[in-house]
Amino acid sequence: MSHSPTRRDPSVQRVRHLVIGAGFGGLCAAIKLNEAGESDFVVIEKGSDVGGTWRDNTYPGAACDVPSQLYSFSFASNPDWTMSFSPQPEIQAYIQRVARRSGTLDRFEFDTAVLSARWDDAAARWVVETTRGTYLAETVISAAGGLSEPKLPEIEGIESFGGELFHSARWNHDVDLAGKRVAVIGTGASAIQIVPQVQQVAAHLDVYQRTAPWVIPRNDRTYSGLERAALKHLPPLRRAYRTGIYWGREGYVPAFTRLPKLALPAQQMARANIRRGIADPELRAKVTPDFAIGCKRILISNTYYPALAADNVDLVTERIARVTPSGIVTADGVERPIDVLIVATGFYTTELPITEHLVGRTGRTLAERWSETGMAAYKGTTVPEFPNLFLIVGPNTGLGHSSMVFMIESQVAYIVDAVRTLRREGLAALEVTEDAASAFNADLQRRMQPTVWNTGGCSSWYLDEHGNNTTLWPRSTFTFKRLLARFDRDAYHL
Ligand code: N01
Repeated sequence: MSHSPTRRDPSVQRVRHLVIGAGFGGLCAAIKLNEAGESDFVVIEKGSDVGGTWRDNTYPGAACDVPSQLYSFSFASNPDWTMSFSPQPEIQAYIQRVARRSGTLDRFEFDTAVLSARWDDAAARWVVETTRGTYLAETVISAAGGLSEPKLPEIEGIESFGGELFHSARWNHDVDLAGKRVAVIGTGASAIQIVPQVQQVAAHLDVYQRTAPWVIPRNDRTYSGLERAALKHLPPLRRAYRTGIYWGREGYVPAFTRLPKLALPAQQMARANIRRGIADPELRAKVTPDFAIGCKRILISNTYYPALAADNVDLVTERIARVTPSGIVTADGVERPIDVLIVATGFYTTELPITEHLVGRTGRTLAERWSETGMAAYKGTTVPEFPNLFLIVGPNTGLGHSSMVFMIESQVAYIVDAVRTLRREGLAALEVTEDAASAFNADLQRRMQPTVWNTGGCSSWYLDEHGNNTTLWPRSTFTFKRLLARFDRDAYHL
């Protein structure tokens, strides 16, 4: 950029806060800023609606694996869940409803992408270029999502494929799978929901498994009419469900990740799930993981194994060599013809595209900083060199066992308190110190060492190329909430 936009430039809009993304994170930030009287903000969203990952993941069978009653804002419980684990359309409808009722939607700019955000140190402002013009903002709150940019597999010849090809998070609903030969690459959380659905309609389905996941039963159920009515009309009952689920998960999992013996019942449950779903010993062996349960995300399904065992499905464990215009060739030279290729191969988790667009005080991008330091932030939220930038669902805030909405609310509380501090103390900028950030992260990585994520013998997207877990939170979620309950001014430059 050759010039700094100024107040006089009519194409430039000034706002106090610019929020990137309108998923759970961005919406929560908008609502809580508004409540705090910080109503001068804009939410920039590249899609056409709120919802983030729940707007984008519309594949058949998409549902949450965190129980419904826990998967909502604490300040907006949902009286309308129909099942104990909610399907994607219900979650998206919930987010839309909360957004509508929040009275903040007038400040959302949809179909607008952030091109760059550069900190102008002299003006103590973020200069944010978007596809609809420039903003000058005191703070930028990036809620662009930790699992929002689909990752296509790098497989030789994939661009030459002549049939339909799409990613699980960009489902092409125009493609009718009935009677087709379909391949699904991947056996992660998305794939295991997709496979049972595709199996029911496709003529034939090949599932390409690189690593077998651990899959435990999904204790899902549709609420009875009476239970639904009670949940709808009795908010204390909703709260009781929520608290019960929350404590159940919270009490078990932090210990579980450190004490392998505690995980044995889960592993037995998963093995029983395989035996229940699959009769063929050869197929059973193929789907049995060779790493400790919990090392990768534990998946939940009652229908995945029976789908793999169906007559019209082949589980292919041979390495994929290349894709041809009409099929997939494996390392043993076998070519399997297909009409449709579905890649359920996950997301960019450490090289998040947004980080290439954020330029800090020293002139380097967040991506450049993180290529040196690894993906790291103070309390998952602030980064040295990047004054007045707040990340929602930043490094080491992910969970495998509980609700991300809880983490998001904790982060937003911290951010709103930071904004209040800026205002109260008449400060232009807040920048976390290198000392505070590195001490926080050294402690975090030390706690990470003994966990099953690091020691469980798997390779997962939780770990970066140096083997550091830069995605998950290693402590209890209560601790996270407590650590972020108040903005700690001491950790920031004077
Ligand atoms: O993605 P993933 P996902 N050749 O990265 C395989 C959340 N989520 O979309 O294990 C062949 O987990 C890869 O193999 P491997 C949840 O947090 C939640 O499924 O790396 N295979 C793996 O099997 C989840 O963890 C819900 O060896 C390739 C799969 O593709 C996160 O999103 C539902 C390959 C990718 O699995 C991501 O889940 C869905 C290649 N080149 C998602 N590249 C619920 O709440 C990758 N793979 C239910």
